[in-house]
Amino acid sequence: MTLTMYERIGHEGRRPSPFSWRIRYAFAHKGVEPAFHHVRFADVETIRALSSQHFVPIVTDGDIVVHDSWNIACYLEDRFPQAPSLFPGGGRAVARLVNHWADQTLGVAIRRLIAADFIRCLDSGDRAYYRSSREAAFGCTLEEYCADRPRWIAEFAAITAPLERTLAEQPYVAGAAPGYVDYIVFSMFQYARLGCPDEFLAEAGALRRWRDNLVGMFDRLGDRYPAYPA
Ligand SMILES: N[C@@H](CCC(=O)N[C@@H](CS)C(=O)NCC(=O)O)C(=O)O
Repeated sequence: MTLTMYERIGHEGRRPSPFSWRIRYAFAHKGVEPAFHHVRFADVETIRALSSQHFVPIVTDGDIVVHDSWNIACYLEDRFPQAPSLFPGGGRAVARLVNHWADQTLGVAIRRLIAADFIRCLDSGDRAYYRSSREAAFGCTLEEYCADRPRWIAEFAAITAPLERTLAEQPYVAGAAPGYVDYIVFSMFQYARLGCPDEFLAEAGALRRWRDNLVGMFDRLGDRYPAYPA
């Protein structure tokens, strides 16, 4: 039975969504090749009809529909127990913390740096939806949201400092080999890397080395789709 991953794609095949990246890497880690079903960013109705909510990724497995990237990762772990574990050493509980931290802290810091550029990754027909939904959530324009760049650069540096130190001491967040915690964190750096024209990681840093190493894993999976600019 082929599993199918539903994801939103942007302008001319761009795939900047961090939530989809972590699941794409989770599939690769498990050695499972899903089928892909693409929807446009603003195609809320297709997603809602499938899963009664409007976020992707979604994975279907026969009649089973799983949404939310965390639920999908846990589903894949339990569905393919013989394949390499996504949570080596019993790390599922700590991975849940990393998931929340990446989404609520790291991802928000990155969004402050890229939201005004990110819109150009989307299909031109989806940009009005993105702008109006985000500006309603932020309470200001995308440009105002990102305006105080020195402040957001400093915040990004402070938030990523523990990662830099960790990766200077060990090759992966999970330890000697990559696990789902690496894919969660990496997915946010993919969002930054593919979602704007700027590089935020110091060239000689451990974080940059780790990110570029993950880009190259699984036959350069991280470079498989077009990058910025739109
Ligand atoms: N907690 C969810 C978040 C998923 C999410 O935010 N997905 C984005 C990816 S593009 C989305 O569907 N956004 C649609 C929208 O915000 O309208 C997960 O981990 O899967």
